[in-house]
Amino acid sequence: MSQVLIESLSATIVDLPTIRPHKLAMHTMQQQTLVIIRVRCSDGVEGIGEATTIGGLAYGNESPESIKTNLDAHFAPLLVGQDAANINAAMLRLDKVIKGNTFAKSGVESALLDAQGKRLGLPVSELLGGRVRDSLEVAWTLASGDTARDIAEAEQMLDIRRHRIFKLKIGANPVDHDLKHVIAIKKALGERASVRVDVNQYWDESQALRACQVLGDNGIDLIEQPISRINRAGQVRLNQRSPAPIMADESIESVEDAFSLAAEGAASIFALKIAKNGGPRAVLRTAQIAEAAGIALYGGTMLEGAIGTLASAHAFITLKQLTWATELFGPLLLTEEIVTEPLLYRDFALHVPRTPGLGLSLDEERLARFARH
Ligand code: MUC
Ligand code: MG
Repeated sequence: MSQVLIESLSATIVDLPTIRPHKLAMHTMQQQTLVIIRVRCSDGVEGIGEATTIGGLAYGNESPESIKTNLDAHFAPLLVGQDAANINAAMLRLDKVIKGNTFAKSGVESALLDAQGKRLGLPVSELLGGRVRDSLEVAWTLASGDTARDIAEAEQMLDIRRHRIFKLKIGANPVDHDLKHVIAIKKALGERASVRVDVNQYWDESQALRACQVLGDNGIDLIEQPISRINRAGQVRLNQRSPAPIMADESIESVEDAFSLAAEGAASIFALKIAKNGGPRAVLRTAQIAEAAGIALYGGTMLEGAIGTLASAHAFITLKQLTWATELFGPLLLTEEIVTEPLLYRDFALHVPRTPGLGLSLDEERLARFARH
């Protein structure tokens, strides 16, 4: 078989409406912005990927606009003319001259995997060594900003058997206000649901010490990123003292971060995110570090649309155990999609297709309608 080359790489920014405002400590989302990556190859195969963040630059070091600029100016010239079927070589070539930029790298790696899967007639999970399950349990984030509305939303999700794990976004309000909000929701849902919180780094260590104790005492199952990623010593102390397990999210901006967190004992759970490691293969390296260190796993999201969500899911279904399940609900937060087939969410889980590649195709008409010009 003659070598298949990468002919072009393009990036399109897409703005999609959300079902309601989504309130995080650092930003209230009124819509979600995706960067859709298309890699065209000389055999006529096209791979699609997604590089998505939250709130412009509110969450991480890359924004949709910087992702597109860097893909156009720096990634595309390095990739055009390269072997499309050798994903190791392509990603090493990028890593050699492009520091960081894990969101953009993740979208590119996803697109190369999608193309290779379509070419070989295999799902991405099989390119990653093979799936050990077909579905993943999915948590829902309650983030309307209103306690009664959050409880009603959770009750509805339980009724329709879509979610029974709820993550509450806190940190923006005074600590006692947030604690009351969380405890009220846990009381209303009781043993019918797992209730967890994500503080998105908004507490300092002095606040977190007491708050983690109160949350643990009130049946909260997990506390995500309570303090700044920069305060590593504080994370180690909190991990030793909190009655509820501490999960690292923002603390992981690379596979190397995962290693140092594990070595220092700064968390007992890792949120796995393809965007923060550099792709579906890169995130599995972080998972392997966690597994070796006895750290539990959770399948995280940057609230991607269908493409980024399935790129994550294909990696996560190859893992031995996701003790804390996943939060791959991004597409359910959107009122519109840009792919032809919606993802299948049923009985509390996302079911991962067995069709070649990621298992999705772009809806060209919808993509053109929502693309930013
Ligand atoms: C985060 O910090 O985990 C994931 C779910 C959600 O609602 O926000 C994200 C980001
Ligand atoms: Mg988080």
